[in-house]
Amino acid sequence: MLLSDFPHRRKNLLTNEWMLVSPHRTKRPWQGKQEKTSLETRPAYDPGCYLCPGNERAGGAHNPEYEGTFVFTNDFAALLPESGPEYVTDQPELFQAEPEAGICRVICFSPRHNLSIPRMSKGRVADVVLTWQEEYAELGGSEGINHVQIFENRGEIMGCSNPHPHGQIWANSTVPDIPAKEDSSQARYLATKGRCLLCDYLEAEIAGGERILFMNDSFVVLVPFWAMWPFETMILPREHAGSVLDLNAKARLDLADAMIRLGVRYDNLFSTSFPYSMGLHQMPTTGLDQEHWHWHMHYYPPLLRSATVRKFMVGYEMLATPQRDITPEQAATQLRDQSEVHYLDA
Ligand code: H2U
Ligand code: ZN
Repeated sequence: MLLSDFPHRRKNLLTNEWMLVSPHRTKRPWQGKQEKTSLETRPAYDPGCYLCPGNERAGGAHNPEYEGTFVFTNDFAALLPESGPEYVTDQPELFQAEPEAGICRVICFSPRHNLSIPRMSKGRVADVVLTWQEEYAELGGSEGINHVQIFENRGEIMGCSNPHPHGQIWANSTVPDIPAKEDSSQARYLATKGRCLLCDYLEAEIAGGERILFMNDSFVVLVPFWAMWPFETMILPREHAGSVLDLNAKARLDLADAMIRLGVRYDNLFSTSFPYSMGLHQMPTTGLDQEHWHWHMHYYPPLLRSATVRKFMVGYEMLATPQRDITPEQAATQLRDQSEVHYLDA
């Protein structure tokens, strides 16, 4: 079977879930709408922004005059450090609930309101990576924290509340479902094959090459075989490592290089500030040995055909399984073909 010709399903090796690909629906040539370039008009400092240096936040706190990255506890945190009381019911099998404690933080990537990762310098983005390392180490080492989720929502369409470049961290006591699935898939693979799942996967992807966007000394950027979002990608470290804590100064710069180059390609694809949710999957901070973990980043962008035409995960996807028309290989080709000069600088 040629995967580009017939409906088929592909398995996500990390989550053990299947997704449907319907390539026969895209036999037509690519006719992506050419959107008019939206020129940046944001100021470097916005007196009304709750993330800009020196400004007041919703909770009444004032941001310092920060010059690099700046981390603060989320004023509307989804998790609180103290566990609430146990839930009591006389039918505990039917009504299952338990308290969940944790810490939520916001990371400003830059003091400059009008920047974003693809338009920041490599050194500045490497500082964001350094901040991730510090936060993962500190939060992960805290009493009762077994998982640290670092992520970024970019763009209004993804529910991002503010264009100021920032991300979030939610750290909590239980390992959430998606990383837990990735944990068991990787553990099972190591137990049965004696090798790391993502080391093997990377080796095969590099050998084939059709889903690779680019590589540098430390990272590979690719569209995964099982991508469910049209332009979903992953950034994978070439060396086996469980978390960002293994990155030295050179590898931090290499990760910055990968994030910037991927971000520029994304922005160039539809000449827009490309929306997405991205995040890191790293080994849970349980303190247990987890040799099976190969940390990585996922980018989940919703756009399909232009800056305004998005993919909806509705209908069959909500009720059955995710589906896509354009194949991961076609998406990889389109992203590979993009310039690495940002359209606003071109
Ligand atoms: P987004 O990444 O989705 O834009 O979220 C930004 C976070 O910033 C959001 O979780 C927090 C919100 O709770 N926030 C503050 O902590 N202080 C504020 O003054 C406004 C927003
Ligand atoms: Zn701002």
